[in-house]
Amino acid sequence: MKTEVAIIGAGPAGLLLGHLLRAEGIDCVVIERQTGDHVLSRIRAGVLESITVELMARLGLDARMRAEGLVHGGFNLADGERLIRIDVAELTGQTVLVYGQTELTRDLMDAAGPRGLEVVYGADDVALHAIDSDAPYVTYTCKGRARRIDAAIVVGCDGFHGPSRRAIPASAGRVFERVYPFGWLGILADVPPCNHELIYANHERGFALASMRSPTRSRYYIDVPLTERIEDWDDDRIWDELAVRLGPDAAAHITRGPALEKSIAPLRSFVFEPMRHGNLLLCGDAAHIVPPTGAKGLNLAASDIHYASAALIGWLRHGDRDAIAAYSDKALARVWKSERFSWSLTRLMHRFPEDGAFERRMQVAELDYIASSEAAQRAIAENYVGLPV
Ligand code: FAS
Ligand code: PHB
Repeated sequence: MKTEVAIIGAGPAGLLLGHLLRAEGIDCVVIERQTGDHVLSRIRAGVLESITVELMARLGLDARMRAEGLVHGGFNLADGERLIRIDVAELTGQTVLVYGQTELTRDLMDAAGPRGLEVVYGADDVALHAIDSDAPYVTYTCKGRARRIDAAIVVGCDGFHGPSRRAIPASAGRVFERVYPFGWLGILADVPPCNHELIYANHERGFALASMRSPTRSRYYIDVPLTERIEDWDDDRIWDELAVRLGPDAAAHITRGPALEKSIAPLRSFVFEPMRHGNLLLCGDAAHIVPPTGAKGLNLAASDIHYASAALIGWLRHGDRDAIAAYSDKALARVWKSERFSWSLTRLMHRFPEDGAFERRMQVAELDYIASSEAAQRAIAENYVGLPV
């Protein structure tokens, strides 16, 4: 089989790219290891920056998110004694949209068939070949049959554990990484949120986040040591810990209910440079990971796709090969700013095992400064709504 662009991974990055290319009449195929149901079963991001919403709008796929998503003009930082509201709407003129990654992925999946976007699910043993040549190709097996797709270029949207980044020779790339000494235990439940906006809490017992998916569905997180197992956390234990860490005002409004899903995710900051090697581009988690504290992961994938789709259209439709050459530097410039914000908010809102009294005082002083400075709040707000692309 021949195509113009072979996309590996049918998560939000891969599907968004596939749709954007199809909309320009560019031939592409998305190759996914899992089933569509499995992709949708993963509970991930919840807060969308304007770039993510704008790409869906460009595709005409934003109707449901605008109908069901929640426009948020602010969020809160709590540290036991106080609640500091960051009024992003007032400080930046922008808002964020609370709409689950699962639903965004579902919107993209549902539109694939009607729009002629070919997605191969259940592809095993996906491997990339000749990415340094002008004739790269991808092999895989599906339903027991070996398949091959020849392409002009391959785009790795296969997440942190996919094969694309690993197809680049170690000598050709550089890894920057920080692994955090805790993970996030998340719970999803059909109960109303405890607050109409998100609350990020730094309590002496640890971090907590009160988020949501709708007025009737909540998403909460607490940080736990990496040694913890989800089997040791029954629902009541999670609700009890959330009530303590979020503080008495929020706790008074927590509605408990059975977990629809609960899991522990490790946290890391990770960047692989460059995000292009020959005729392979890397997008999204295939190239970088941020701790979810800043709600950047999905949105960074979207900005990568914004740059990658423009470069691919420029090359494949207008012969501008320079756009492909410029992709990595352009994407990395925004990636690193989001990495910094996510790392800094993680540093501010979590208790690190190695921290002493001085580090705790630094956290208190920074929260005091944020509480008293519009300039400090604006700096946080412009990162939270998303820096310009
Ligand atoms: P994805 O990982 O979503 O998609 C990659 C796709 O490639 C998957 O469907 C996978 O099955 C497929 N794939 C992998 N290997 C393959 C192979 N060998 N062959 C073919 N296909 C293959 N971000 C936030 O903003 N907020 C959050 O709260 C948040 N929580 C997260 C929790 C967890 C547990 C994880 C892992 C991530 C979380 N993220 C969060 C980040 C997450 O939302 C990602 O940024 C987002 O999924 C990135 O999208 P993709 O780059 O498409 O990668
Ligand atoms: C979520 O709702 O899943 C969510 C929201 C904000 C974050 C992380 C996760 O920073």
